[in-house]
Amino acid sequence: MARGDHGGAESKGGGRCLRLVLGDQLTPEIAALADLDPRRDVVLMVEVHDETVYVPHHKQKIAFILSAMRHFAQELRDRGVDVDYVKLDAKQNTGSFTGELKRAIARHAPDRVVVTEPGEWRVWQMMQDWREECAVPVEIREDERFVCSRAEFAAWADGRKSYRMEFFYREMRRKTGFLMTQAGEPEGGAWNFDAENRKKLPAKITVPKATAFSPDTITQEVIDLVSRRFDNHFGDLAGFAWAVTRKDARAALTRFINERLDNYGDYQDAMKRDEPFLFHAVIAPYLNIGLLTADEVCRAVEAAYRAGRAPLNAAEGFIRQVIGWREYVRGIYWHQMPGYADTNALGANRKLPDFYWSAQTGMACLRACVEETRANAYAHHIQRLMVLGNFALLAGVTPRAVQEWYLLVYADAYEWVELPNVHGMVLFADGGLLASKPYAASGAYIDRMSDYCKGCAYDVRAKTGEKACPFNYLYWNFLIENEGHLSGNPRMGMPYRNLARMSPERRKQIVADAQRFLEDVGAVVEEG
Ligand code: DLZ
Ligand code: SF4
Repeated sequence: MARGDHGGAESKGGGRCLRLVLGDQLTPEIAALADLDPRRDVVLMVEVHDETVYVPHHKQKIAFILSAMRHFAQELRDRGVDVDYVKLDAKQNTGSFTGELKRAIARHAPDRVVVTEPGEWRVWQMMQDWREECAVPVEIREDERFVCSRAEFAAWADGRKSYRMEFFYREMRRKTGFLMTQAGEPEGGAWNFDAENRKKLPAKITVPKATAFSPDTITQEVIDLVSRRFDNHFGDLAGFAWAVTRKDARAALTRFINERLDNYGDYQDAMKRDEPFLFHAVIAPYLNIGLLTADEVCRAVEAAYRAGRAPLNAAEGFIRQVIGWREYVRGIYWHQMPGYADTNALGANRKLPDFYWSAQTGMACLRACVEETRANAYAHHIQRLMVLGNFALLAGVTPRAVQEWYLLVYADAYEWVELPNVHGMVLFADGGLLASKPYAASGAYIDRMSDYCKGCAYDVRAKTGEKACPFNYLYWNFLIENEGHLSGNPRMGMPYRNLARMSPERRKQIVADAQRFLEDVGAVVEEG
């Protein structure tokens, strides 16, 4: 889609232009700044209360975004750009994007306003109103930081019965040329080396030290502000170690490539107690606010592979996450919104247990994942999918509650990336639009991929009874509760055949164990 195709006024040039940059648009080349004239134009950046509480974000997430915004504004000023920056505690701050834009229009009397399309439907709707309500024309430009535009995705998706990531990914490989041979074939003769990404972590392996950045004065100021103002929000601030500038985010990328990438492929699905980062890149927060771009991270990883510094399964696995999965979920989000947020194909209606906030549970895997999420505003994808997500799926927690939890606890979470991951991948709430079957697993999976079970109050080998690993009976209870929805799914044939062989007594015991446990942890059916 060409710039301005969303129906905004076209750039006319000549007059003073007010250019709004949002907190997840911190890329110097962002569309709204493309034709910036520093002699005339003003860049507007606003810290607004509404964005900090539309879900009560993790304290570190707020501090990360505000600090990165302040650093970005400073960098623009250093380049001679006039930046009008409204701080969260500024006296007249109205607390909303709309209020602050209108105030800034009154202050600067620009000829026009230029913005880049936002990441979330909620803000997209706000922007539509701006075109009606603002005294000057508002141009909404396409966000060109993505490989696949919204229109391009719609063209790919329209007319298809299902939207499998794998086919979309191949198109993105062809389009970008990443890991392609001169002859236009995928490097290594296959598109996908996922099967080589599931190794168990050897006992003796050394995990590199986590990449950490000490807060500078600006970050410290923001941390103090957040601890004063958002004391009631989830999450610790003490361990804040995020990069907040492009320079440091680049350093984090370089360290990943030098220290972790060669093992990233093999151990992508592994989990280890007290090792929250393992061989993961931990760059999603930077990508999602624009400190790094998809193109530059993939280029860097491909270069490492071509220089013989990383195996193909690692480079391909990483690039698949970025130009495959990340672009695909964004495409799905814009293609399916606003209805996607209300999907609940399995009719899940239980409350989210309190331990998702408190970490107080005897289940060692969940306790570790919640504690790490609280300490770091981060958990890696197998913790998110196969522990935290798997439990919410098996327990039948309401999709909206699960979705809100993920959106607020992770530093990288924006609705465009998080909603399809939760509704589609984690909960199967979209009825199979995104995944061909639910990612449901019993305790055996967690035991195989982690060392959590060794220190757990429950016994992963026991299938029923008070001491049994809850994932075991919750898994079968999930199959029983959703038989009507899932037994016809060809990929669920095997588990349902096993269920059919189960004695009625065993089935009864499973349902009773599940009922008892779900009630104990507060996962009760929601009213209404
Ligand atoms: C997430 C967030 C937060 C916490 N605060 C701000 C803010 O004060 N100002 C701002 O411009 N952006 C913030 N953001 C990011 C926005 O929520 C994000 O730009 C929209 O959700 C659109 O993706
Ligand atoms: Fe988690 Fe079950 Fe293992 Fe405990 S036994 S750590 S609950 S999988």
